[in-house]
Amino acid sequence: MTASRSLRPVQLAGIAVLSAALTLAGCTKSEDSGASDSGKSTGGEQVAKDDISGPTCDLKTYGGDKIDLKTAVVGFSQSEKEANPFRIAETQSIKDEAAKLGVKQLLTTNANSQLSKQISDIQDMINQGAQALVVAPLNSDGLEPALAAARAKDIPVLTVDRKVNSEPCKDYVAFLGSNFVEQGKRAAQEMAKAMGNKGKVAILLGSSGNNVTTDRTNGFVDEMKNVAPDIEIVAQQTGEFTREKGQQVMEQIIQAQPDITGVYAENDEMGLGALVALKSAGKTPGTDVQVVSIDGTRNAVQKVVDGEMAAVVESNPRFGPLAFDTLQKFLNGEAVPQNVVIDDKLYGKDNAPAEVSSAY
Ligand code: GZL
Repeated sequence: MTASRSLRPVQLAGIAVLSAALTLAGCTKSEDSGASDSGKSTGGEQVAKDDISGPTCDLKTYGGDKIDLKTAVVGFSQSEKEANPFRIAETQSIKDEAAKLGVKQLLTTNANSQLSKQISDIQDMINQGAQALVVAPLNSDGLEPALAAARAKDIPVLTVDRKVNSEPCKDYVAFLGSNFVEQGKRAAQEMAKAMGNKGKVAILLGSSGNNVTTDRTNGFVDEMKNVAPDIEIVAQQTGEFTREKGQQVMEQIIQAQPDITGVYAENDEMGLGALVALKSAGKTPGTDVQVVSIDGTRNAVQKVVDGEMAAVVESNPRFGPLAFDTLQKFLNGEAVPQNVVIDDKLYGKDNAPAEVSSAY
């Protein structure tokens, strides 16, 4: 039984089984997990693309000892406070999988979006005896002191979610996460379709300093030039990935650009804040302004069902099964891909009604 500092009653999130060929073997829907507002099951699945080609990493190359996770202390470092369902579901997935596997002890920390705290969180877990670390990095740069502390003790670090600009299979073992450029590209395609390839778009950017914001922006802007060159991007401003800031920035943009007809939010929380601002300004989302966002949280997918959002591109946070499967394979001495890109769903008006219950 896993001893976890903050383990709430075990509610299993979506579980994915990774086949020996590292392609999806199948998924078992699981019982409820309390990630979304409604507290219903997050269901869902963690899908590993089969195109995990590229370099691998193994224990012999990296350094360190073979470990059975059932006898190990594992640390999980979360970057942002769990006000965002993405973060809630991500942490819950790690906790649920650790409990399911029977990891001896799971330490969990939360950096509350402060880089210095994420560094000290990781160092603290190392001092508490963590033998392996799963890290959701806040930024692409800056974690070097923490990675160096793990490296000095040959403690393997698996990064999930955002990518760090350090060397795989040296500073950390591997990266598991989405293709964020592809997410931006898909958002552009849905936005163009919803707007009829014309009009003015505002972009609510994510927080700065991480590859997610950069890639989601580049993917969107480049694809929009391809699919709808007549659509004009008239504003780009960060909403820091939060609902409150997203609403605030949307209010400012509406003042400056009252004739916008499209809003691309780089995460659902900002998109939900934008909807409040748009409606307060007398606009009708889904009719005179089209909103597209990224994450796939239940609250946003429900807005697709309600017709207030045109589409939501999923960014699946349920890394638990894939992360622990990759970690154990590595600690058994097997070679694991340095870069595992997961598949993400797309929610539109056609599939959202049937699939909203499995959103997180
Ligand atoms: C994506 C993740 C992003 C989410 C946001 O992997 O880093 O950070 O899309 C979250 O909701 O703030």
